[in-house]
Amino acid sequence: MATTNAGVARILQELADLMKLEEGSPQSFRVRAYEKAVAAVRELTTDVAEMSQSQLVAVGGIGASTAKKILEFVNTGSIERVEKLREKYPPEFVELTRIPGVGPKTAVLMRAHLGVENVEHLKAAVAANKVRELPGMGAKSEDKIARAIERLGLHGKDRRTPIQQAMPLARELVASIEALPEVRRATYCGSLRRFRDTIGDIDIVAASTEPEPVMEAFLALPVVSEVIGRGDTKSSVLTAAGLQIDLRVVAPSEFGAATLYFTGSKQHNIELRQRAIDRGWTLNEYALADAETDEVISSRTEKSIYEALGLRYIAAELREGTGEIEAAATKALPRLVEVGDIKGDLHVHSTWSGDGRSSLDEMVATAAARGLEYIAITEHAENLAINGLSRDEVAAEAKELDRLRDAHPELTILHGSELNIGPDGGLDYDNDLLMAFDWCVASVHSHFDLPQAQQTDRLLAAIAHPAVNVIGHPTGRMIGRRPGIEFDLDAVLDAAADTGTALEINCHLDRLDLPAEMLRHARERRDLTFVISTDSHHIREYDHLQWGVANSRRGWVDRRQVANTWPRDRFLEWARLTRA
Ligand code: DGT
Ligand code: CA
Ligand code: CA
Ligand code: ZN
Repeated sequence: MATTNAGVARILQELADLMKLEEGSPQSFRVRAYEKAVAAVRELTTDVAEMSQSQLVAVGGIGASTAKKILEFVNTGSIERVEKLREKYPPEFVELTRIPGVGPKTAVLMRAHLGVENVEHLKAAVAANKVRELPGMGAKSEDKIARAIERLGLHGKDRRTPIQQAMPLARELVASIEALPEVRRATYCGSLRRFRDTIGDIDIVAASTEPEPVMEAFLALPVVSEVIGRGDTKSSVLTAAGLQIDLRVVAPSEFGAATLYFTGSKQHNIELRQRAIDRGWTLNEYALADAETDEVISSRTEKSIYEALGLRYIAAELREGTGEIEAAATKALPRLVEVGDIKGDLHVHSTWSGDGRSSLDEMVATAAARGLEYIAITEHAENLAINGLSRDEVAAEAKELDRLRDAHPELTILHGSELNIGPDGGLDYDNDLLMAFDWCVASVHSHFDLPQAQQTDRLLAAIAHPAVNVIGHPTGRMIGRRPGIEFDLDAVLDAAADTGTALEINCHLDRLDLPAEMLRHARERRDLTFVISTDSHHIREYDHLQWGVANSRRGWVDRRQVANTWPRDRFLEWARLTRA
């Protein structure tokens, strides 16, 4: 497999994470240098594998020593420094640093003093109250770690990989498998295709009449670090990070039955199979067939199998055995959102925000080129100390937006802001300035550990403010790293419905916020309005739209309730009315 930019970015990120442990700090010079290089590689539009040392160094963010490591990876498929660090810090040890309250320094300290090598060890040390005795720790930090372990489900066989790690890897694998001459089609299935936010393992199904060379090529991929099972049509491997990948090669005529089976969920399969049995048929990974004659009724596509069973096609994101088969039988499935339905993006940053990475001109021009009808520029607000715009900067940006409106008459540009919801529900700036914006997102960016009642009050206060159009990434979770604030969901949904305040479905793969479970909880409510927003900080991030859309689908969200699917006039009218 040729080295891809995504593959290079992934190994550099791993190197950065390992260096955090080696240097005992996420802020060290080298860690920051690697992270800058990760961002630079992700944003490159040229192919890293074809670049020379001097071309690499010419890219902003890539230094000479990082360029050497990139070349080493392109030429040999690995980086010696990474190999050495992997031995010193195996995946189960690195995983400790995903627990809130355990930084790289603490992990190394716990290993040195308490022999903690993995989460099981840490649980035992917490249970024996040994962690609180470490330098710089106490009963409070120990408690926090104990709760975080429970809430993240980081123990034993429950170990799951966050979707933002699994998805790019799976996409890349499918692309390289699909590129093999013997393969007609390939797709990832399992929980990843259902768009769960964490993944147990990656399941790939490929259609081919020659499984042998396909298996050979798969096992030889550079991402494969250990082969744990190999067969003619099924193999399982592990990546260096310990993530399992299963590949199954099936006959092209059975591709539909196989992808249906391996997408699951198990519960969905069980209910589908029962429907087949009720009709005197069998359903397995090869075909839907007559139970007596074995004659194949359908196997080539998923759609034909659903149709034969008297069902509308069921989108993969819905296949959890939570009423979707019944809904498909009675034509009561929600009208799901498609990427093409989205007409505006209502949460967009530029370099005016400290963490933005594309200029305002680029962000606007790209939105226009992508055919959006409207966008809201929502820089961070002044209470976010390192990042936010002062009042003077807000006024200065307003002038820039006037200039850009003249340059892009086909695009409606709203002057917005991403406000910070304070611990007591207070917002930035003053009321006059807040009401002068065209559009306000209000988000929680701090105080993630307050008690539930206070978090609820805080959200309710922001929802009640007339300037606030939408609550941004409402739980504040970072999948696999930060659990998200606890609040009374029904109280927040009621208030959002009463005030006409929208709830955001944030598209970042490590956020997916609101989470699908909460959207599903709200699925009977026709009185709520959602917006699917990319929260882009760079022009490339507009592409993240697909993830927010997929998350909305998993949440059974009906597209009629998603305000940024509405035509411009209807949207603008609604946006204006909710600011009163
Ligand atoms: P994961 O990997 O834990 O995130 O979840 P899945 O859903 O990807 O589960 P996995 O990888 O064990 O199996 C992939 C699919 O294969 C699963 O969604 C449905 C199907 N499957 C696996 N085991 C069974 C089973 O015992 N019965 C049925 N009906 N289907 C199964
Ligand atoms: Ca799986
Ligand atoms: Ca599997
Ligand atoms: Zn934002």
